Amino acid sequence: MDLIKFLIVLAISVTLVTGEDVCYKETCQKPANNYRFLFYDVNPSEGFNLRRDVYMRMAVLANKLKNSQDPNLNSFLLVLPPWSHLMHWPYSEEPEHIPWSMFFDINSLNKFAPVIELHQYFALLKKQKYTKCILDEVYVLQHFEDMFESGNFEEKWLIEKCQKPPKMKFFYYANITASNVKCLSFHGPATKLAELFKLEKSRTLMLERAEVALHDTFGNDLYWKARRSMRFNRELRKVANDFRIMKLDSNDEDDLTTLPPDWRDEKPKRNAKGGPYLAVHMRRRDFLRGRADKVPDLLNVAKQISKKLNELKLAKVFIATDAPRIEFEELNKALSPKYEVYKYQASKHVESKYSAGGIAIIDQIICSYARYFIGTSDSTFSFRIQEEREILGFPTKSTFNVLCKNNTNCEKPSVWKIVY
Ligand SMILES: Nc1nc2c(ncn2[C@@H]2O[C@H](COP(=O)(O)OP(=O)(O)OP(=O)(O)O)[C@@H](O)[C@H]2O)c(=O)[nH]1
Ligand SMILES: *[C@@H]1O[C@H](CO)[C@@H](O)[C@H](O)[C@H]1NC(C)=O
Ligand SMILES: *[C@@H]1O[C@H](CO)[C@@H](O)[C@H](O)[C@H]1NC(C)=O
Repeated sequence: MDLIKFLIVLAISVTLVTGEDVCYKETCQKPANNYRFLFYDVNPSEGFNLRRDVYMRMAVLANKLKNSQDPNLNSFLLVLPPWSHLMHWPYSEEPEHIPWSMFFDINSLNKFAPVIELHQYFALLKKQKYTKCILDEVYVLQHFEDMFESGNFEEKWLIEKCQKPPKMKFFYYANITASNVKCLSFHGPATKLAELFKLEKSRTLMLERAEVALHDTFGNDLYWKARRSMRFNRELRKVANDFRIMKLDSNDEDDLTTLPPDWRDEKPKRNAKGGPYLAVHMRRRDFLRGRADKVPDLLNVAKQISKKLNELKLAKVFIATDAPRIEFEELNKALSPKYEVYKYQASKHVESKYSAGGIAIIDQIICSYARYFIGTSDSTFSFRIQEEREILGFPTKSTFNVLCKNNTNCEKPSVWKIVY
């Protein structure tokens, strides 16, 4: 059965069993069908945009497993870790467990890697009357202890003593436990993990600290396929597009930014024009401390914006920022009234449904469609916007720019061009 059909059948059968609440099985030793399930999670201190990068490494792994001839390997589904307690998002007492569908188009992800949401997996277990989930194998990834001293960076993996006692709580759920936890010292691309998966038969397998595994090949066509499959959820795109139309005179037809409905039909292009506005991603908060040598003060940002607006003969600037309102006002005041300064203000509906994560994505989308983009040096938030602009087909000159600390300290960011 192909995955889409499987998920449809799953949705139907779950509907059929609702209301029926007798639980007589305890564990999830024998999950449905012949699928194997690959769970993963990332170091809690990593932000949303780095997690998106870790997903790409896992997605390339899942894609290669799916295309393998080995029946023990090609039956894997990748389970998407719900978003909870993210760094930089307002803290809530309860873990939020936000599913990926809130931010991304799952159908689109599935055209690259076979993925399933954790709640869908739960539904599957419930249908079989399981009341908790005991993972067969958990591997906590860790770096080889001597790697940096010895300078030996060869690709290898080895089950070793845990460098830290492993935590036994997964995805902040009390009903997921593990029968077997091992620590896996690892150096290499995520796809190297297939060597380990080949040797074992466990049906449910979890990778903790998945960010230890690296990209298979950074920046190749497969990398970009994984990236292109990460289309945002339809409603978020609509909110951003409405803002472009209403405030920024920007729409896909005029901006030459129309993409085919299916990312697999995208073709190389460099003729995107973008809406008649400059977009600036101004990362502040912890960057003021951590990256003090790179982040300019607000008056300086205003100067750089004015200069660029004059050069481009544009009147509108869109600001995406994590700064407190008062800093945005200060920037706004420092800019001449002949410019129109815009910031996205979420409606009550968007705020309560999508929270900080969704609002950040809307900011990213609006930045992606600008005539010219200036980001913040070293920010993964800015990197993701640059990638989006590569997909939309902008000339690289309009994309790979960052705010300068000052006139004498002004670096050019690395240019990572799209490859098909
Ligand atoms: N709405 C909005 N939120 C932002 C903006 N910049 C940063 N943020 C918030 O701050 C968080 C930190 O940025 P991330 O890029 O996700 O975190 P990170 O992976 O640690 O990356 P860095 O930017 O490199 O710190 C984001 O997830 C957003 O919640 C912005 O321009 N608009
Ligand atoms: C585990 O607990 C969560 C939250 O309480 C629930 O939604 C989920 O269905 C449970 N999973 C199983 C397999 O019972
Ligand atoms: C520019 O910034 C760098 C790094 O923060 C600093 O060392 C230097 O003194 C600054 N130069 C001027 C002219 O402000």
